[in-house]
Amino acid sequence: MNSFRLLLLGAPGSGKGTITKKLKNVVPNLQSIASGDLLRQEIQAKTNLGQIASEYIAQGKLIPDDLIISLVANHIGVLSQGTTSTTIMKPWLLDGFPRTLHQATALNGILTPRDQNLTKVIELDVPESAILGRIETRYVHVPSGRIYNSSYNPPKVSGFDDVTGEPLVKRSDDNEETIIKRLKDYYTMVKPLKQFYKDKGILITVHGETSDIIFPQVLQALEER
Ligand code: G5P
Ligand code: MG
Repeated sequence: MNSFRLLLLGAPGSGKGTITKKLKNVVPNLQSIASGDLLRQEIQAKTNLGQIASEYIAQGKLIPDDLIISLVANHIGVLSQGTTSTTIMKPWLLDGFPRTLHQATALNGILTPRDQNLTKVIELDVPESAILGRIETRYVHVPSGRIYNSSYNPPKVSGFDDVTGEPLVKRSDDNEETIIKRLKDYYTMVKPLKQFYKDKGILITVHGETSDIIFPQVLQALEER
């Protein structure tokens, strides 16, 4: 299991970030990139890209492929951090990228030989009824990407990050209107992407209403050859 290179697919609020954290607890050297976290960090740093991205994100729209591909390319080195040879396979995962067919084909071009390529794509299939309730109560710590939820995993001190003590924020896209748009777009957009990875024989779908039900299935999927 330790050598996987994984893409987590799943609707907004399906628990991709939550499952990433759970995986990091059991795979200590796991590296990850979450495209949404990178964009929120750009917004917080008030970069040009951040200014453009904030408008798309607040409206629940995907940002243009070329912008997200170059942003991820700039951070892709994180995946093979500490790796000195192409024969040692380090586990890594991507959350939220690729999200379109164009991004999926571009990924091959931005991975370095040391990163190698995806071995598994796991789709988290969570009913929309379970998702809607949890997104509006989500709070995030932007610099680290740590995620909280006022009922499921509340911070120790309400409104503040457990590790740094810095304030938590609500995402601009975590409101009912935007969530409904994001969900609708996701189901349309994911179909060709799923087919792409199904054709490669690496797509596995896991189902469940909670991350605690989903997580053991993710572990099992990672064990499967
Ligand atoms: P993101 O940031 O990639 P989404 O929409 O794909 O955003 P999101 O919203 O981050 O996905 P998630 O990571 O799948 O959801 O879910 P999560 O944060 O772990 O869990 C959601 C909440 O539920 C949390 O509060 C968590 O604590 C709680 N929770 C988890 N499990 C349970 C449970 O079992 N029970 C309960 N009660 N609660 C639970 O992308 C954002 C935007 O950035 C742009 C787009 O504009 C996008 O909309 N973007 C891109 N644009 C183009 N291309 C790309 N590749 C892009 N990537 C990002
Ligand atoms: Mg997320």
